Amino acid sequence: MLKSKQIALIMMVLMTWVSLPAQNAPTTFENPILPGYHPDPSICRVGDDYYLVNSTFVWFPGLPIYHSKDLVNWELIGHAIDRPDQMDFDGLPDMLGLFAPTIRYHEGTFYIINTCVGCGMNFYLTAKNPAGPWSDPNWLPEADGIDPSIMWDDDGTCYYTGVVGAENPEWKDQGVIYNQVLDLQQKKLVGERHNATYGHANNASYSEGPHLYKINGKYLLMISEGGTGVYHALTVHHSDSVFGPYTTDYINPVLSHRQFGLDYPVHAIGHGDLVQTQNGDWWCVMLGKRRINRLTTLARETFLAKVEFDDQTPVFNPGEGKVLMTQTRPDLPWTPFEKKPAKDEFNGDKLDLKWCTIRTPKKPFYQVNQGALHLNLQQEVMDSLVHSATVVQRIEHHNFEASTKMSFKTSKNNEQAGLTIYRTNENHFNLLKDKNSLVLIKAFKGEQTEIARVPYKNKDVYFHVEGHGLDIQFSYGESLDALKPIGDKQNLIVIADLQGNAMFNGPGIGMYATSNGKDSKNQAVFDWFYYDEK
Ligand code: 6LW
Repeated sequence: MLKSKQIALIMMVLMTWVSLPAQNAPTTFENPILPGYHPDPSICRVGDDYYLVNSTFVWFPGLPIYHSKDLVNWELIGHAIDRPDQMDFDGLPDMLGLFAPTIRYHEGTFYIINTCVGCGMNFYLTAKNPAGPWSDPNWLPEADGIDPSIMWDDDGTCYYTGVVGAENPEWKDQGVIYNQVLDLQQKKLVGERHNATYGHANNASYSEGPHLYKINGKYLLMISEGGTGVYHALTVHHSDSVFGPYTTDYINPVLSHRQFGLDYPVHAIGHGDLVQTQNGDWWCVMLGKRRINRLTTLARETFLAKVEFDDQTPVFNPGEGKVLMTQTRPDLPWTPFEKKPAKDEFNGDKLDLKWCTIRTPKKPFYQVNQGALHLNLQQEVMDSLVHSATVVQRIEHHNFEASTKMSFKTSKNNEQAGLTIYRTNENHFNLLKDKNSLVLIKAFKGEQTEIARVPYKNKDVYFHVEGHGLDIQFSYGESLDALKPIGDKQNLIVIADLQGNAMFNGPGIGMYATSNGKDSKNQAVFDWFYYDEK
């Protein structure tokens, strides 16, 4: 029988062991909380779990679901669009497809409401488990515009908030935020549409990204205005009744970086969603862009800021009034998730959740087995608007390194496979192996340039890239210890925002294979793919 001293000792050891993570927990966190291509974040809390979703345009699977316990450490747990029959992105330019979503939880069910621009417009999905499976789309043909959001009032009524172009615009890009009842039984908007606001500024362009909250019995409407660029801002509007009238808050904009000038390192802050923690604190997730020489190569990322309410007014990072790159972290249990290895060995029989393709695959185009990814050569090419055999993950760092080992042999001039850095069908780099050589190709604003070509006969090849700020160097070799550069250092303006048709989405890095319009039974076999910060 254990003596009391022994029990006390065991309890002490246990207490220490349990509190170890807390002891090593940092007191601050770094922004962005989701680096790289993570635009238009929306968040909800269920108990002490947080769930966040981002827009993904024509990437498939789409609408990634992230989970957290502390608002700082996030794990990817699934996608709300992960069945080809849910959504068809073929024919759509890279900047269309799935626009800003909203995620909410109500009486045991998760809801995501979203817009597929160019592919059916507004719809909502439901799920019991946020990791999936999510339902097929419930389309809302009567819902005009984009950026839908939903909230339930105390009486259980569900309200839809959206944005549409102003009927008789008085100024350029004038939008109107509206509220309407969403009848989830009938799965449609019912009753009258009630306009709420055109925005705070008397020339507010692109009023969008609205979310309606009921806080202390009053209605708070938070929107973005100014557009998702240098003029982006968050503004709030108040009403005692859900259908208004809404009054703009005197302190608007409640958050913006537009007053800091074009050389401020973080800009375009906006498109936010508020969440109250289980401890009663308020935080906001929003998008922003980090810049190098006024260029954004990592697209719109997800940032986090503290909010304190002064009566009904949300004050962002009181005393600072801007997004901070480092700040005291939320008062929540520090819960880091196991970091996935930087080297994906393609074990098992399916790809990790981080891997996506561009546009909806109409047939299986790869297999994962024997510790490798077997990528089928498809006729389709990536500079088209249909699905091609492309597999990419998000580039999440300004300084990064990636490499892969590929086995590929062909006797046909039309067959190619290799490493890709993809932003759009017109903006990408490809380092490919063909019949007798390796070739580095740059596509920029739709113009294809062969940067360099070297003879190469071996079946196996190692590809390597290193990115530092706006610079990137491609290399190849028969082993990682014998890498040679191919072509000179290139400029990552090719994947930057607002270059040609690069807008809204973001850059990915990965693998690509094509038979350039001809049938093929050939495959490129990737043993592993390594990507990490450098
Ligand atoms: C998003 C809207 C926006 O739905 O861009 O610029 C759209 N603002 O809020 C795509 O991100």
